[in-house]
Amino acid sequence: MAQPGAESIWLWIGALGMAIGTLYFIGRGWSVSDVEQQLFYIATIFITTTAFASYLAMATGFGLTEVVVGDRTLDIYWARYADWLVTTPLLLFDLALLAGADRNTIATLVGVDAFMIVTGLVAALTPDPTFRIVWWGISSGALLFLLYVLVGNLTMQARERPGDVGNLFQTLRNLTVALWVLYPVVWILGTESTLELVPLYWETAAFMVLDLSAKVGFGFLLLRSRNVLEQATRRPAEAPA
Ligand code: RET
Repeated sequence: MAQPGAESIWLWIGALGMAIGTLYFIGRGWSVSDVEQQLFYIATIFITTTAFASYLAMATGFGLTEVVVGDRTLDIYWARYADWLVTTPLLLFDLALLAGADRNTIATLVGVDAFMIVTGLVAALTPDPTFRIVWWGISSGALLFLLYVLVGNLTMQARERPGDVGNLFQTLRNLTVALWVLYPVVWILGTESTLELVPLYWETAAFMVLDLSAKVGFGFLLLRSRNVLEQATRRPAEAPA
């Protein structure tokens, strides 16, 4: 079985960052007693906890496999996809909760997201170089659709929310759009596509920075203001007329 190389330094930093983020979010959520508000903390704590486990697993040599593509042998960290399959729907759930989205919008977002990650995994594990790119294209199509729903439908629903909630939604939505589009770019430039313009060492660093920003950075901005979360969870009957 393949063993992690020099890139494991980035995986250790990722695990440490996720651990610090998790502890911080637990600390912030400790005294929150409102059950609706707790949901934001629960989802966000699950996100960084899952990523911590995934980074620790990868740093210690689990979740790495070799895929033979033509005359090349690629090192593929498949554990990323297991992490993303759990954490990206939770990130979208956080956003949807903030926007006050209806059930069908949430179901669509989560379903398309899972489709994106699973087809991305197929892209990473397929031996045929052309089909690797085809699957990457299918997964990227799903990503574009997701972002379209975020910017369209979800943003419309978020506009109905009280002022600060709408603003926080916009900030987090913009962060999400800006970071998520970079994942397929790193993938295609990195070792997975066989272009290998970016070697595994730097690709691992790039995914680590993206993951920390999309999870810990996102969670920090979301949970920073008790006020906004309170507004976001206020029942309609309590809202000022
Ligand atoms: C892959 C490769 C195939 C094409 C596409 C991808 C998209 C991945 C994304 C991942 C997001 C991860 C996050 C993690 C945690 O913070 C699978 C790389 C489109 C968008 C936000």
